[in-house]
Amino acid sequence: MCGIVGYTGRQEATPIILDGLKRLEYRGYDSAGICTLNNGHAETRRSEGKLINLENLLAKEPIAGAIGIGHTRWATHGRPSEINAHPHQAGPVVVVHNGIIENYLQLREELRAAHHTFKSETDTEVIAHLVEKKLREGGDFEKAVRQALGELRGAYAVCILCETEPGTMIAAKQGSPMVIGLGDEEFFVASDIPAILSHTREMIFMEDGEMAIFRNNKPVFSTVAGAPLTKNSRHIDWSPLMAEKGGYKHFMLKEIFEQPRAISDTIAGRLLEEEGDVYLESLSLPDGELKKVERICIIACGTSWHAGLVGKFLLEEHCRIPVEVDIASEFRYRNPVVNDRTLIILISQSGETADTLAAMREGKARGGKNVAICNVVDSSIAREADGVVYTHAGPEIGVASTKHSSPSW
Ligand code: HGA
Repeated sequence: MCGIVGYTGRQEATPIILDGLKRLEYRGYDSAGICTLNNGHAETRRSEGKLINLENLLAKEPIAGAIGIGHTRWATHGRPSEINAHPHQAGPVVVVHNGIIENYLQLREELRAAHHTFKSETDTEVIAHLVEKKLREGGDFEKAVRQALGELRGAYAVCILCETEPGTMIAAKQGSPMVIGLGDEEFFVASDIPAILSHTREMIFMEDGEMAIFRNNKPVFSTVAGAPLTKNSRHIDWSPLMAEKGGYKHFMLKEIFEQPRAISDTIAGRLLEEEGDVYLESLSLPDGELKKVERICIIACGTSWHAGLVGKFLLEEHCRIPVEVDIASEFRYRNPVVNDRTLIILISQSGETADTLAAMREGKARGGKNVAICNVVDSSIAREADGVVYTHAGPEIGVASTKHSSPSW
């Protein structure tokens, strides 16, 4: 998921951005970062883990400036760490991003060939480098951003600053949410309404393919391709609590209705329709190994086990390989039949389910190959598995899968 916040106006940007990030922390808490432009110089602070770590860092090493961008991260590409924390900078260009750039590997190779050096493992960093490349090729900031965004495939909501145009902030979106708050000669950009609701209730909802350029605190709207747009604002009268739940009564309901988005985020960049192929970046099992597989064990607990039953149906239908679905606690305490031609697929949202982790170790000790399906990058199961396929569902708050019905429902 990730949360982004941008501010441009007359006030100090840092407290406004930090406050916004606090209200977006439900969207990700792997790391947080902020960048302000101070006399044309980008001042960035980033830290791993929850926002409080960034606040503590800023208390020791404050930054100043009336224009800035911030980010709270839920890792999709690259483990949770300071080096992978946003904002990412290349030359004068600084970017925060929510989404997944599907063609980042290809772009990164092209940029490396053009002597760009990457510091992080993220897909996001290619955006900063691509804009920088376009700038060097002779465009101004706006033109460089338009050209760079035109080369991206996938989903993004981005907020971008440039040291050489310190009065300008550019925001654009494709597939990830973005709202713009209108203040009195000040403007706010955010992934979600609660981040900016305490500053303004006049909001503009950005649509896919749209861009907002804030130059010297005046906004201009256009499509990413450059066609001018007139955008109307809406008055938001939600209470802050309602806003946090996206208008739903419970986070659980919100998460249920977010399922189509979670599924499309998970598939993004992996189903190559034109090639008729599937690309799973960290499967780490060569085709030769996969071809040796004679039996598949899907191991999980609770709702993940139910998902495994669907997996059995699909795998047997398409691969014609026998599949068993086992509850992790049964598997680990049995004497399971596993050998080097068995593929063990472990499913765990958190990647920390103790029985699933123990079952994985049991299967590994018996020579089985294993692949984990997890939602949390760098979790215990993801780290120990031979290969991993991450779902990109974002953080769970309602934890619908572990709720039990009770008479009061
Ligand atoms: N892909 C980027 C942004 C993360 C995100 O939007 N998560 O939902 C990253 O991994 O840093």
